[in-house]
Amino acid sequence: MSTELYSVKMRASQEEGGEERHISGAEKIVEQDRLQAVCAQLLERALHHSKGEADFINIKVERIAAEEVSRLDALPVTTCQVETAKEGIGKLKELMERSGIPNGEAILEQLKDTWGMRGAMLLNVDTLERLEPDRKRGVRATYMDMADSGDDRSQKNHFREALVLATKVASHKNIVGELCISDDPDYVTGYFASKELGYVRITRLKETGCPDGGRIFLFRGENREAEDCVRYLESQKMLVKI
Ligand code: PML
Repeated sequence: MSTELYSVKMRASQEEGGEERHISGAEKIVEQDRLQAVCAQLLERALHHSKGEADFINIKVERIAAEEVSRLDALPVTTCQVETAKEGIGKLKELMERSGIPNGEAILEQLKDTWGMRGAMLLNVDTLERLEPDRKRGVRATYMDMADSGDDRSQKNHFREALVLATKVASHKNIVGELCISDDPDYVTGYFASKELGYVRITRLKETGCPDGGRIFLFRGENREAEDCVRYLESQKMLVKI
C-alpha cells in the first residue's frame, strides 16, 4: 500500500504601490500526521519575516502519491570563505569559468534583474537569452523537501532548504549551474551549485541589511528544451537525502 504524502507550499507577499512584492516562500513534502504542524510553522514564518509584514499569505496543500516522488542524494558541499562581497562575487565568476560557462561578467550583470522575482531567471549561458515563460514571476523550483522528516524543521534553515533546491535543479540535464544570493537582509551567504562542482557556499555575497537577492538557473542546450526543463523544475516531486 502506498503512503499518502502532502506537498505544502507557502508564499507571502506585500503590496507596494499596486505591485506584489515577494516576502517569503517555502516548500515541504510531509506525511499526513505532520501536516497541521507544518502548516502552522509556515504561517508563523510568513508572518514574521525580516523582509517585512505580509499582506497576502497563500498556503497550498496537495495530496501526492509516494510513487510520484523521485529521490536524490544531496550535492557534496564545500565552503569558500571570503572577507568581502566583492571577493564573493569574484568567486562566482571564477566558479562559472571553471565550469566552462562563458559570459560570466554579463551573467552576473543580470543578477540584479532577479531582485523581487518570486522565481528564478532561466538563462541560456551561451546566448544570454532569458527562457522563463513569465519573466516577472520567473521559474519556481517546487515540490521538493529533505528526505529525513524525523528532523526538527520548525525553523527556517537557509542552508538546508537551498541545498535541497540546488540538488534538484542541478540534476536536470540542461542545467550547468546555479547562482544564488539570499533575499533575506540578514543572510549574506550565497552559493554556486552544479553537478560537477557540487554546492559551493560563499560566505559573503552582499552587505548585511541588503534586501536584494535572487537566483539564476544556468541553462545550456536548444531553447526548445527549456519547456521540459521548466516542467521538471516546477512539477517533478523530489526528496533529497542530506
Ligand atoms: C534563500 O534565502 O532562500 C537562499 C539561501 C542561500 C543559502 C546559502 C547557504 O547558506 O548555503
